[in-house]
Amino acid sequence: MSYKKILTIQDISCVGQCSLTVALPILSACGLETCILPSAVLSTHTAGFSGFTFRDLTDDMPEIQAHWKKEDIKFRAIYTGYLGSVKQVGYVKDILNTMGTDDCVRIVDPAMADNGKLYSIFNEEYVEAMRGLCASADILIPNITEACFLSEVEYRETYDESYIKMLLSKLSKLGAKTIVLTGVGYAPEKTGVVAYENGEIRYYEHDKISKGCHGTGDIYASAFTGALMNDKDVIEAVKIAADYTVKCIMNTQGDADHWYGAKFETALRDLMDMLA
Ligand code: PXL
Repeated sequence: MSYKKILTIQDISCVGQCSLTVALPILSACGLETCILPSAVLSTHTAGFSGFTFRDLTDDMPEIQAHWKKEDIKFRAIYTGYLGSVKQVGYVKDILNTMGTDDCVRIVDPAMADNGKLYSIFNEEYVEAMRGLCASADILIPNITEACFLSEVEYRETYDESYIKMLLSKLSKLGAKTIVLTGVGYAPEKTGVVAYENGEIRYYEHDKISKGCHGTGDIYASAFTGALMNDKDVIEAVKIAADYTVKCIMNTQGDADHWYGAKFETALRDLMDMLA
């Protein structure tokens, strides 16, 4: 594999095992030179902690981008996650459109919602901005809740294949050529990932571990990006990221004190073995 320089744009939650504190170690373990653009700095993530601090870094972005342009820095992949503001989504769209190499892969995780609800700091204006970002993505990695908000489809707890097909068809109209839809289960004890490429749908099903963990969307998207940049095709990357995420959840099972994230660090060796 050639040495690849990539960029990931998401927040730093100082405590909580999500976003950049997950993406950076996972992508580095995948052998990628990982540059970062923090969207905001929070004392913790927003799901379960109260009274967290939030420093929005929106206004730093154009200056950072201008400096990179002056230095002629370009990225082989750009992967975006949790962003800090509506205005920032506009800046990130420009970065996606202008800071990539000719063969750049643009991966957007519209990290904004789960379990049928938007995360606490987001609203419909943010969802609309995120629809615009999807148009600049080659690959979109939403969970079902995010897919529903983006495509204005009613969220359902239970569904069948025709519902998922309809959801993907509506979502694809936003512009991304490939969609990786996570958390799709057709039976109570199963979950999995649907890969939609050029109208073709493939499904990777695996066991559902009864109690999921916070932050697994970020673990999944980071491992997917790492595998794809290691020359795996989309469906191989879908499977590797799913197997790794399941290992991280299993590592965390039974530790009630670890409610805020998944223990991904001790499974990094497994991810590296899967890529070998
Ligand atoms: O894992 C998604 C995420 C990332 N960053 C912050 C969050 C969340 C989910 O709640 O709060 C700050």
